[in-house]
Amino acid sequence: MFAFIQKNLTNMLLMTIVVVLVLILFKDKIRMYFKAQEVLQKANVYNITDVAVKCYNAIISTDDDYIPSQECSNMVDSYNEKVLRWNNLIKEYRDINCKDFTDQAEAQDFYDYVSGELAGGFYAYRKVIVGVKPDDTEHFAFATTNKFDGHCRHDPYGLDTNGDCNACENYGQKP
Ligand SMILES: [Ca+2]
Repeated sequence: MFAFIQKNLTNMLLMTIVVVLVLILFKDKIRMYFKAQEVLQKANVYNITDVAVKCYNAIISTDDDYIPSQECSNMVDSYNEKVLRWNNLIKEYRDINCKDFTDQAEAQDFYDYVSGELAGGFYAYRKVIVGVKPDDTEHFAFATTNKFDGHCRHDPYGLDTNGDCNACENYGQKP
């Protein structure tokens, strides 16, 4: 009886050691895994400035059945391939840096994509979207300005190290 308990305790101890070792060895991978889950949950194609401009009416609509304009759908579709690639990149569970993108523009779109900030917040963005409603129509017209109000987007991978809301602006200058 005593031997049986002793054997079980030894097994439990061994198991605990194995679990602790695994946790220590894969600590960074595990941390990146949970970070990636959070990023993927918040990532949204409508966070990308060009998409937000074309899809403004769909984003602000409170009607769940609102059908986005053809222009909006086309803009979203134009990002399908990139979004797929970016999601796979996130699922590599590692840090992502400027070199992972083909150019600065793509890095900026990715930075916007994972920012986790939807429509309500985009007035505060690097590119301030200005809504103009002409008197005689129900449609909004939009222009973007580069006015900066000091509020940058959430930056989970640190692509904007100097905090000026431009991701990887030194792209191509680094070796
Ligand atoms: Ca920057």
